[in-house]
Amino acid sequence: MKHLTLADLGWSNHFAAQIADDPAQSNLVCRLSSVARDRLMGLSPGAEHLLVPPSDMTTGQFAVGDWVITDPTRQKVTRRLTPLTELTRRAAGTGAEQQLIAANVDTLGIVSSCNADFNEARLERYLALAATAGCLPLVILTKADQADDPHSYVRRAERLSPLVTAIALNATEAEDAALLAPWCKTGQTLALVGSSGVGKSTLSNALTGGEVATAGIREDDAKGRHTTTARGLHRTRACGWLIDTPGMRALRLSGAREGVDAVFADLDELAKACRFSDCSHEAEPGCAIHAAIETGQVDPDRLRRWRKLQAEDARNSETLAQARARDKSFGKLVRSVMKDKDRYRR
Ligand SMILES: Nc1nc2c(ncn2[C@@H]2O[C@H](COP(=O)(O)OP(=O)(O)O)[C@@H](O)[C@H]2O)c(=O)[nH]1
Ligand SMILES: [Mg+2]
Ligand SMILES: [Zn+2]
Repeated sequence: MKHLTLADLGWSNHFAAQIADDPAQSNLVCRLSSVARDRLMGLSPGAEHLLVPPSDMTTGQFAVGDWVITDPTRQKVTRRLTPLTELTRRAAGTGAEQQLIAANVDTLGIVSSCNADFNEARLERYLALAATAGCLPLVILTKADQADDPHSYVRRAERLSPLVTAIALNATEAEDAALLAPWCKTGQTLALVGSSGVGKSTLSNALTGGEVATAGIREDDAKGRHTTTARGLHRTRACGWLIDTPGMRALRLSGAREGVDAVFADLDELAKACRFSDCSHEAEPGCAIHAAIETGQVDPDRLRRWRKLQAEDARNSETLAQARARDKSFGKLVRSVMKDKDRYRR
């Protein structure tokens, strides 16, 4: 733990390329381990830093897992490096803004169980989220010890998309949880999503040894700060990272059209051969997807789920656009009122 390198922290060429004009800046990089309302916490090789954002940015413009550059005093962020992957969700309330949930998650662990929790449509929704964020999806099927045929769940999950790797395990067994090591080993960052009760906490504890804080790093902190970061970037036993933030529990689709279509790439591809470019694949003549359903090549349930996810995403994204429009017209209203005020003052 003492001598973490940048590579240990997850640094890669993607980030190095962004400081190529001034490689000495690599001495001033940090990976954010927690984001609070008024401050950020960052890890560098051998130290932990309490940081404030640049004066023209708020902490909300940063996420756990982000790579940033700091000033030489290591107290202030000067720049956010463009992340490799980015998990976002619609902000609560007016929902006008996309809220950052986590950055630079390499693998999104989609946790479900080998029981009634297993649901194709839910898995596909998470797969679309992973595709939108740019993360590799890994389907983790817990409670294999309670199922007659756990492998049947693996087959069902892997049938969903060629992108899927699925693994069935007993999360309460340390040796089983260790099967996830390749996805949270040196330099690799994993995050877990899934319904309540599927075993996310059990797996997190097994993977990190229950060490929720950024253990070990505090002993090297020059300021001797005893930070117990309950949420954020956690070191795994396999020498990688697990990101756990409250926002992870409320991920929803929005602005995810490309992610949805990536999960249903086979149908998306088939649709190119439909007679009408705006074919809704319902009852139009010359629908290539319906022709494929007729020959048994395509599962009609899969078409139904694809359409449903597209509709869900469109609905969520539309509200977003509407909220933006509303903000715009509110801005206009404010400007016209201010103008009137000016007039009266004269
Ligand atoms: N038998 C068995 N129990 C499990 C497994 N995974 C989780 N559990 C149990 O399921 C319950 C919920 O697990 P938890 O980790 O809190 O789920 P979370 O809500 O996703 O964080 C706990 O009692 C766990 O011990 C598993 O693979 N096998
Ligand atoms: Mg939990
Ligand atoms: Zn069609």
